[in-house]
Amino acid sequence: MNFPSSYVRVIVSRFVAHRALMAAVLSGPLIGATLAFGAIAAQETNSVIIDNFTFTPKELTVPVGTTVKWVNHDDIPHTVVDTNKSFRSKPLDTNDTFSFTFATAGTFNYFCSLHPQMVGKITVQ
Ligand SMILES: [Cu+2]
Repeated sequence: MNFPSSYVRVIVSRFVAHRALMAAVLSGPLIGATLAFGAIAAQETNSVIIDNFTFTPKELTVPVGTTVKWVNHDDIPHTVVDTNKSFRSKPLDTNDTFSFTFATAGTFNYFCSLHPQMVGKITVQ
């Protein structure tokens, strides 16, 4: 087989163009959806209410990138302290809040350092 080199060049350039088009068609919506999902996940905020010496919800599952906000509705101070020390709030007075953004997946058990029987869990996935 011995094609003129110009003939081979046309075939190759058509093939490359076709591949590029297919890649654009296939990845366009995928990239758009990924960016949109990332933006939504980054903006999402979940709240944990502290009331009557209880974290509610006691267990919360969120996507990576989520900011969780704790709000103290009790009339005595509470804290929010990760068992593995990745976050620790100052004592929260009534209606004070504490926020933490979970950048990595994992299980985060936390408690109130003033009342260690108060416990909660955030699962990040
Ligand atoms: Cu407490």
